[in-house]
Amino acid sequence: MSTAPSASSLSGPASTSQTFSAKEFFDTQPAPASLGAHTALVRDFVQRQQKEGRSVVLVTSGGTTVPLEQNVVRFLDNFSAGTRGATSAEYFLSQGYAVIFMHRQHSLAPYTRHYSHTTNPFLDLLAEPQEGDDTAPSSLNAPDGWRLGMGRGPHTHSKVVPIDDGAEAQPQQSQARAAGASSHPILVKSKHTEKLLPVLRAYHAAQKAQTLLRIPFVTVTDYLFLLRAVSGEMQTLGRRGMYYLAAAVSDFFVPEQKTPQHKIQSGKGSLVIEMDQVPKVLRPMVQDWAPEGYVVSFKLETDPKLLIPKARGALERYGHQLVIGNDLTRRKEEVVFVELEKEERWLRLSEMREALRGGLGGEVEIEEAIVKELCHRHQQWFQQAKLG
Ligand code: PAZ
Repeated sequence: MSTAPSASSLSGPASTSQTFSAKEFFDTQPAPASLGAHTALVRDFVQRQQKEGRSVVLVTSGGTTVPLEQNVVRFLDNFSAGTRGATSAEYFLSQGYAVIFMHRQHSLAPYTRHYSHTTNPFLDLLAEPQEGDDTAPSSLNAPDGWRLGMGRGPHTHSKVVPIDDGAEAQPQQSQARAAGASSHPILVKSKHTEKLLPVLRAYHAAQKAQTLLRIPFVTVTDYLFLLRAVSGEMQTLGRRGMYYLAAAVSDFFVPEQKTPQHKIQSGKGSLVIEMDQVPKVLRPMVQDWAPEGYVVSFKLETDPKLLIPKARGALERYGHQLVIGNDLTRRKEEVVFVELEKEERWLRLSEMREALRGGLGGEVEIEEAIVKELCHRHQQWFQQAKLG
């Protein structure tokens, strides 16, 4: 399909920018190779949750890239690490929702976010036993065939010991398995176990219940194809489906037809990049892909004056249920819920601390307030439809 233009498409004078409708976009841009496989996973997941009577929320999370070459060496990206999405997904799961977590590859994910390699490297939690340690596990049980035991030797640590099918394995066998070929078990330093255990338990509980499905994307094109496909599969949920669109999606992209095949060469002076507008897909989403769903979009601004007018504008244009507005620098402290024909409602951490329980990591997070409020609104909306 690609005409594989030269690098000059990106460095010549701006001239041929185009505004794509959603249809033109999907007709002309390449679908990701994994689309079929991911759609099938979503289909199975939705069917299972439906049988079990669960509501399902699609959480989109993290930033999208815009490749500048087809053999991608360079791309444009944005700031989002996926904190909002990963954190919210945990709270949705704790509220009994099943979660389709559509996330930027390698961005933060529910549960593992507590041990991100930059802020809390996992290897820093671990220790090797010292000579003379008694590492027999105590009675602290972790779910799913794993036992978390406190070390009782002179060196304070805990150890993670796998057990078979609910039956307790002999400590020696378990140690060998935990350490692979080595006879040394791997130990969790005891100062970390208090924080690790609730995270591990919640992670295992979601795995056991099969209530969390992770679907990755990288480019804005991947994201849009996936969003359409996942929403299509969720249609059968009707009003039990919620769409929580927290990903930071690029507003601009370089169509494949204008993207050079090979690495852009330097030596010809400055590089001018002309980008086309990404189609606004909230309209087809609300009208065609998820006509019965509860659709929540996010609006990010850096100029506080624009936040509420832009959120209202989006609601008027697309007709979905709710926009959550946030300012870039204050997004972890406050957000605003904007609905048509209603006053805005600000959620501020400073005013809500006492009312919140705190998350698995022990911190109070604004996502707890957002998700509680949303689940309440979604359930009310669901009940109203049943009555009406
Ligand atoms: O990923 P993160 O926690 O750093 O940021 C979250 C966010 C600001 C991307 C999200 O809350 C949001 O506003 N998403 C929509 C962005 C937009 O207007 O496209």
